[in-house]
Amino acid sequence: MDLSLGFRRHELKCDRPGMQAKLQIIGAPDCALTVKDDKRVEGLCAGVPTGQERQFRLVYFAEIQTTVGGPTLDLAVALKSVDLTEQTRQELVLVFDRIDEFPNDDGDSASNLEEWCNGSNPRGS
Ligand SMILES: [Ca+2]
Repeated sequence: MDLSLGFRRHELKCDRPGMQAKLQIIGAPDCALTVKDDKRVEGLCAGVPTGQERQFRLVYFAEIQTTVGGPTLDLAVALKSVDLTEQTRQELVLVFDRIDEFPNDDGDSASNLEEWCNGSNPRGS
């Protein structure tokens, strides 16, 4: 099944340029999404396997330059579980109602998103 996505970006703490998005599909490859200048998020995820319940994670992230923890920083995560057992149509509308997780890599009082927005180091001082 091909999954086509198009929705308005969730309201997040800041509009700093550079925010990206991807769809993680448990049991299938990640799917890159495009965050457009008008805040629309769009993407086409080909070959999503059907036939069972499947977990989707919408991840907003940014690329950062740090010496630890890798080049991408997860900012906000929305979760959705969809039962595709009876899915026979080639089209699925996926709605993420809200953000479920604000990752906090360094475990301090500020989320990655807050630190990315205000320019502090999300992976330590
Ligand atoms: Ca933090």
